[in-house]
Amino acid sequence: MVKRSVLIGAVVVIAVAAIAGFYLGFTYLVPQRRAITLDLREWAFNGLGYTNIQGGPVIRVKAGETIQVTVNNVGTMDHEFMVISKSDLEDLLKREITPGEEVHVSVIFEGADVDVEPGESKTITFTVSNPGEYVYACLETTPTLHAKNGMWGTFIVEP
Ligand SMILES: [Cu+2]
Repeated sequence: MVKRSVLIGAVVVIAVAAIAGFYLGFTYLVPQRRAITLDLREWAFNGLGYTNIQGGPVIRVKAGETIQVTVNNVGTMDHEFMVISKSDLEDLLKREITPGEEVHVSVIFEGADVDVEPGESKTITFTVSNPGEYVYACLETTPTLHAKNGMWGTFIVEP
């Protein structure tokens, strides 16, 4: 009888340890993902944009985080979400851009770039490595640079 209760006790301890380990593993070992959803339309990321004025919410994340961004194109044109440097955006806003021109800018974080057609939704995942203040923007250029019409926002990576 003593042996049996010891056995049952051992099984209970192992079961509790397994459940606790599973829970702790999910909580602390699996990297947490931050989910962000943006509705893209003419001319803003969520809400309304105005010429040259930020038309998107400030996104604030922590260095090392994995970010999952879902973009819904609720507008009538092709749009884009791309994380770039502030100086690249400033240069583009100053430049004269011809409709349909392809602009080439470096993405700050690998995978932080996605195009969406009207009615389409896409989700991208990327890791923010370096702290700093960046911007996200739509660099489509038909009929004009979308960022110039307000399709951009501040993207802050805190240390
Ligand atoms: Cu756009």
